Amino acid sequence: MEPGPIVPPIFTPLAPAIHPRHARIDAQTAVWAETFGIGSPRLRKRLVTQDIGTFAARILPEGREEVARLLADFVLWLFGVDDGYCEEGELGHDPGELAGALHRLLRVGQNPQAPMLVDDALADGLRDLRLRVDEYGTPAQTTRWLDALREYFFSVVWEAAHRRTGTVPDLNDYTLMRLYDGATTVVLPMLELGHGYELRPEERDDTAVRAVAEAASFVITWDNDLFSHHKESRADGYYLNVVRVLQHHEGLTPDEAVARAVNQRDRAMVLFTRLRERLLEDASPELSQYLTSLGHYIRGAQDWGITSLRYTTPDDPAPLPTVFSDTPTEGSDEPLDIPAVAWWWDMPRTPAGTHVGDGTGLATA
Ligand code: 3E9
Ligand code: MG
Ligand code: MG
Ligand code: MG
Repeated sequence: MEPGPIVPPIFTPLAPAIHPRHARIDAQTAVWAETFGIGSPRLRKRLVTQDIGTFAARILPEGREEVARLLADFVLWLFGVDDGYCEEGELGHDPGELAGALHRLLRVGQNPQAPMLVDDALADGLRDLRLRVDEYGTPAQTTRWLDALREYFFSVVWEAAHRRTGTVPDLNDYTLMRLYDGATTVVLPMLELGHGYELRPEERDDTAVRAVAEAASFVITWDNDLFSHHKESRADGYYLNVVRVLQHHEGLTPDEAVARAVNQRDRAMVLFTRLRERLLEDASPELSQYLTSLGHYIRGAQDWGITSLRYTTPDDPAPLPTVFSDTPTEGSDEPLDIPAVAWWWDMPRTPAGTHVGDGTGLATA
């Protein structure tokens, strides 16, 4: 097969970190997957070699070990849905059927005692995850987590509609879909649980805090698109990835599309760093921890992304970098030309007084 585009060392200003119990967390996740029988035997055999527990240990390097384990099991479960249902299964070609199946799962998440999906491995796994989320968080955090799961599900139904017709969404639609279909937002409540706090709603829903969390999702999913392009473009059937979107809609070669995607994620990374610094200036201890965790989340996905067998695929080696760069290819602080997210660059550059924000996102200073 023709070699694909080479992914260069990507820019990260973030330091690596990992939970000291990472090996144990990773081993226990494999046991959890077997206990609940997540995915087909073939899929499960693959998933348990992919260091998914190590990834969770990188997201919560200083967090509670029990929550890092919970997060690890949850990410493995998500791959059971994303790989098993959406990308490799029949359901992923039938948005209507997929919407029904995902709604049923959500009901089990909301009401674990509901007599539904009684012999279903993903439902059993979700029941277990739900009970553990209850143990480490408040009822409001459990609801928040399930709502985030719903937004992830909604976006994979949209993705399934494109899979069915073989169409490629334009960059703005893809960006909007990707803010959710990479399942990045379902991890956010776990960042709070990992350190045993609850953000006040006016902090979490502050427009600038939303912007910084969305920018983190953007960087994580663009990085994933770069690191998983080899795996995805060589798999049988349909795939959706920013490199493909840029080739299709902008007429770029694969190498040019990779360069453009790197430029976009660098600009989002620069924006994330600046906005996070600004928010840290007058953040509560809880918000400070949350902003720190967002950095670990991005860096953890980067370290995991260039090392996991999921992406390196040694039998057909992916042209991935083994190191990172400390300078962006592009220092521009101009908004990306993507209407759904250009507003991130409108956030105030200085603290807007003593309150967290007025919720409009407009500068008051
Ligand atoms: C990611 O997109 C799909 C999610 C279900 C993966 C689970 C990971 C997280 C919840 C944390 C976010 C981390 C990322 C996006 C790496 P995609 O492109 O289907 O993932 P793939 O691994 O197949 O490239
Ligand atoms: Mg996917
Ligand atoms: Mg995938
Ligand atoms: Mg991917």
